[in-house]
Amino acid sequence: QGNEASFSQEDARLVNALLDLGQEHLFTHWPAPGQHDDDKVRQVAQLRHLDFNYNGGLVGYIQNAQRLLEDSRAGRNPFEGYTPVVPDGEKLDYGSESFQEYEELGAEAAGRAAFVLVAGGLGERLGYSGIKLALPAESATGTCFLQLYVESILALQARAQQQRPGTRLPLAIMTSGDTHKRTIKLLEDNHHFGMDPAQVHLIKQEKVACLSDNNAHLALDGKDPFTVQTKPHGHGDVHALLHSSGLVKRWQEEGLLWVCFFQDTNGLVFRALPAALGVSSRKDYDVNSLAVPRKAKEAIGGIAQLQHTSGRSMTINVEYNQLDPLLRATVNPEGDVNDESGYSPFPGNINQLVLKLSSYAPELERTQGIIAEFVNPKYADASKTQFKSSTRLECMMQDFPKELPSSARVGFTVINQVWAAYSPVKNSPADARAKAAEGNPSHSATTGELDIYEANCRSLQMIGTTVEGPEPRTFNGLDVQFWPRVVWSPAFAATFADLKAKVNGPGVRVGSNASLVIQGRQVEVAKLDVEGALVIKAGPDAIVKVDGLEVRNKGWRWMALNPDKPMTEEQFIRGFKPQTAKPQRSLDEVNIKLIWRGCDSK
Ligand code: UPG
Repeated sequence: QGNEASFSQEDARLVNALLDLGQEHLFTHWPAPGQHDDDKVRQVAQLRHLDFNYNGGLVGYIQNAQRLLEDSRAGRNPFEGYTPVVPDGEKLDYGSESFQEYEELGAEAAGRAAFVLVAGGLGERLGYSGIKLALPAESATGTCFLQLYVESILALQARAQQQRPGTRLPLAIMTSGDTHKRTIKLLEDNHHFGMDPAQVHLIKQEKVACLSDNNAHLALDGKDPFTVQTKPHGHGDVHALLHSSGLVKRWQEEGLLWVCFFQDTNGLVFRALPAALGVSSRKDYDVNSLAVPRKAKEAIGGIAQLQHTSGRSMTINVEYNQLDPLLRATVNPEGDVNDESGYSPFPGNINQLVLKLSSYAPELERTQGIIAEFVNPKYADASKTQFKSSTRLECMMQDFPKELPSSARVGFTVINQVWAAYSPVKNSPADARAKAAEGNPSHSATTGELDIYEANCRSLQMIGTTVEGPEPRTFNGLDVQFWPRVVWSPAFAATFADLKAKVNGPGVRVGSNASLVIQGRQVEVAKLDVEGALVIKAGPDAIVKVDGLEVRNKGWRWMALNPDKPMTEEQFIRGFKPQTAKPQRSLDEVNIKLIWRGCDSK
């Protein structure tokens, strides 16, 4: 029914293949030639695009979908034959001696690592219209997540450069149609946050077609019948993109040894990642997942050892929606429940993965980075014949070990203190309140920020600093512990050992009303007492020693929002508005011993 001249033989071949698969509905609404011809061309072009971007083409996609949808309808257990067992792994107390030992080893290993940030998700659950990488991780400095990550990598790089001058640690960022342009803009507007642009590689994932029923009919858009609905395919795409872009091959040729994966909003990721790298390096793990204690039913996957009746076993993430049914069907009729420790016996996967390049690269060659897919339709009723809304095939990056031979060394590293390693920003204020009411972490913008202060305050306490507080506060209906607002840049301290070296713990007191910001590579704090706000900001070449400074001022205040007053979206999702006055006095007016070495006094 189209104007034949507008279509190529390739177009015709694809359309015929789709018709053979029962997809007539894609074309039955087409009017006679001469009407809506441009729309028809546009629709076929989109089908070609979807066909090109899926390994196996649209035919493969529909066939895979039919198989997976039938499994789902029939209630087939994807873990048939497997029994979950609590796995053995390295469990570390943050700041303990063994933690520091691994961290030191890992900071060394980081000098030969590439970093991969998956940031294609739009964060619909959060109800934020921007990209999550642009969200401030905390409002004391306003540093956004992407800046925090880049600076953390640069701090590890600076360390590596002491041994190998010129070292540049690559950062690959997976974007999607939803986030690509805005991620580029964020980088360009901020001079890549100090990273050499040649180090940063953007790899963009494509969306996949939505499916409207159990027969895998592709779903047409309700408003525009010449467009197939599409949705993201999941973070598992990152492996295929690292393969097709040639990045992994290049990294191996450049002599790198490790690849570290992480997600868009965890302000604490680099507190734990070096230790995990250390564990990988010492134990020669092919795959190592960072984990934290997990509350039963919390929306984080559980790491389990799955033992098959055939004798095969694998250590793998079981996603949060699958863990409860799997446990009920096998070892525990109560499903996903806490044990006497108050936590699920299965550690929570925070999706920060360390992969060994020498085994990852050949595995990518073999599989082309294709990851096991799944489908998760929301059925309209128990007959499972109709969906509430269209669905699509998905894949997850942490499923990579499923493809590995059983001889592979797959382990995990638990950081026993959640506050030290994991606090993502995922849920809207309303969802966050509901999670908190169930006794689960709210994973909100409120806690994402306040947990950074907590981690910093507790770290200072561990080195002997007196930190007052925390005080109970309520923001957005969430009851939280409000610690002094202590923040430092990765250049100041990238590891726990750096903190110990730069801060004389017992010489420092932080009052409950304090806000303390430290930014600068060569800042040292020997003696300091803060009541109020203090910002120490030193340029890269400035050496600053704080020795005997007492700060007394009104300080900054984090005001609970007044719903009648205007607020930004960032403030709305946090539930507070910081009042951070500009510094009142400059450094040379106060009692700090300053040593300037030919640097710009700013
Ligand atoms: N993402 C993509 N592309 C997609 C979907 C997501 O890049 O198509 C990114 C997203 O930007 C984020 C990350 O992947 O950085 C994770 O997405 P998110 O929606 O936050 O994941 P969850 O469904 O919450 O779960 C993941 C893991 C789960 C783990 C949890 C820890 O699947 O096992 O426990 O993250 O935060």
